[in-house]
Amino acid sequence: MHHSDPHPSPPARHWWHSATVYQIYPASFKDSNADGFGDIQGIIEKVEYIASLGVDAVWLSPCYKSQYVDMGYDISDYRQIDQRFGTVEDIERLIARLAECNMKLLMDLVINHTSDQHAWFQESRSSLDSPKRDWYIWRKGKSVTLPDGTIVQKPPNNWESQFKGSAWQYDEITNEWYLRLFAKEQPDLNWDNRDVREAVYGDMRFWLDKGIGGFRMDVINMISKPNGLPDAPVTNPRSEYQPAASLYCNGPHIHGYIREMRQEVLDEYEDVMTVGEVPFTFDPAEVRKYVEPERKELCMLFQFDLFGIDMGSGGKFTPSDWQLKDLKSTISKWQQLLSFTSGAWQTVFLESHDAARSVSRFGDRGQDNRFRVAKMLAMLETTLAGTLFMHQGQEIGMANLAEDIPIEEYMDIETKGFLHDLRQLRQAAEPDRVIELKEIVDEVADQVRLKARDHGRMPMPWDGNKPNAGFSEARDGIRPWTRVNSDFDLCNVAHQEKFTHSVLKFWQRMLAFRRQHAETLVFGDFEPVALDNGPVFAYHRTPLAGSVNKSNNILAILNMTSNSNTVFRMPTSTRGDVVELSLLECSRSKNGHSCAGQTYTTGEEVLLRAYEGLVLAY
Ligand code: TEU
Repeated sequence: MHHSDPHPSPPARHWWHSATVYQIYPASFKDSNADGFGDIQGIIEKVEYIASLGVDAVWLSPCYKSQYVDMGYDISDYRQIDQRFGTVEDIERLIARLAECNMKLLMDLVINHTSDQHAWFQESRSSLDSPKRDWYIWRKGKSVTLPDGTIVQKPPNNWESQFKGSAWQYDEITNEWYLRLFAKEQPDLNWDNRDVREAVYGDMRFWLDKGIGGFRMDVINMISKPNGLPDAPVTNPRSEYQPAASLYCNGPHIHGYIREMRQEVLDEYEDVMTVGEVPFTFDPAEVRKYVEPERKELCMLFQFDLFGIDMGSGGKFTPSDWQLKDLKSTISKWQQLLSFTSGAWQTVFLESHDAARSVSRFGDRGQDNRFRVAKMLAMLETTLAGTLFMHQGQEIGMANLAEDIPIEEYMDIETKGFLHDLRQLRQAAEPDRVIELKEIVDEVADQVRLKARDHGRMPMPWDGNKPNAGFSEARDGIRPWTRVNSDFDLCNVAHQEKFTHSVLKFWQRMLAFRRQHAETLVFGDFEPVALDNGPVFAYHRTPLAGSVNKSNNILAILNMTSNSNTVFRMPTSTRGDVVELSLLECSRSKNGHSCAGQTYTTGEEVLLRAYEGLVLAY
């Protein structure tokens, strides 16, 4: 089909538009063989549970062969499953088991970089004239003469790695440096090399042939590097290395490569879903390019405006004094920019394995309101337009690692890299005194406790009465690979399955509600009531103009604060009409069914308790 038609018909609907996707972090989901590590068989045992949530697909974080430097995002063989997780046959069984429950499997595609243990890199690094030399990005170092006359080798440019330090690694075998935007064990592939692209496409077909539903594409906007790899502007004068994302994201050939991948691989299969991770990209025009259907690139993407709301100007672990009005306007902005009507699709997400828990980030961090916050956020997410992604444990209101767990025990490479880097900077500034790690930890503890990736990676608490919270039957000195949070008696699946007013039951209910009202909630338009700094976030959802099925207008009203005496006045319709609204769902109802039935008229006041959310129809 050719798209020169000046009046394109509305975009086609696909299964993935109205899908909810459940992200599984395999190391921490369920351990079936008591080795302390989650595995695929463990996931298979929980398929019924996953189906009971009412989701349509599972996104499985990487479980390919890996050295685990970056928890599986350093892949050494795209066609093998790491033995700690199982085998390729286990994945086939998982695909089949999910299909029995009408769910699809999305695999994680990490192709900006491989592991340094990948055979491609081993070959590439072996000599300057290796046939795979050009598969990675090699450069000579820069010779710099120091004041005392000695000549030293510096990295080819000043880019900073995402995990701190230089983005270049010196390799003595050939006396050259390779680019690695992440860890030194994650060399970046050279996408400008046609053979690299072909090899990756082959690996993608390997999984598509097995019947997966699609891919989540890791940092897909970083695969095309700028010509000449120029230095980044100096924004952090205290550091030798500079943030360079604006240079290596959305590079010159990015859209060409994605379209090629779509044409040569993805379009050969039926209705494959793709979700691209697109960090550091805030310009709506740039974002839209990836997802306008007529451009034939990606189905949807993860855009990080909202996700970064609590990150200060000095990076993730610096504080930000974000306000509710910022949250409201960020959500509203992207809801309106990317919607079914606007012709470009989006995702809704508040958590992932790269982030802390939403109840801790967006709530008051106390135990009293924790589950109320979780339900209010569930109501928020299930009433927004886009494909909804939830991260394992979110459905039971998992919070950040408890304060009694020392930060020295946090294991993630990003957290460690950050602490290490800060310590080095301090040490350089104060050469006369030894700076201990403890001092650094104390200084940034609050931010790390709030935002570290570790919080999204702890074991699932399946049962509060079992060892390791039911995550693993490991014993005899074998322990789960990472700590089970110490609040598992308060927050676990078995407990929440028994109570009608649990967060888990609320998610199930709201996902069913979303499905029932998909015409409005998934496909419809979004209009905020007001974007002020008040405690309430209220917005209208209206079905598409000309929508065939007669669907309701919906109004969501969320008290985003702990103030239990929050008064809200019912608005008019989006057209300014006085309307009668009937309550459909209430996040703080006790009986498990909603407090449905009650009606309100425009102008009438309603009193909202702490973190209470209401959904009404008119
Ligand atoms: O993350 C992309 C990315 O840019 C991260 O460095 C992000 O900025 C950080 O996690 C925010 O805290 C992806 C994966 O999701 C992540 O787990 C990997 O570490 C990374 O790519 C490298 O593959």
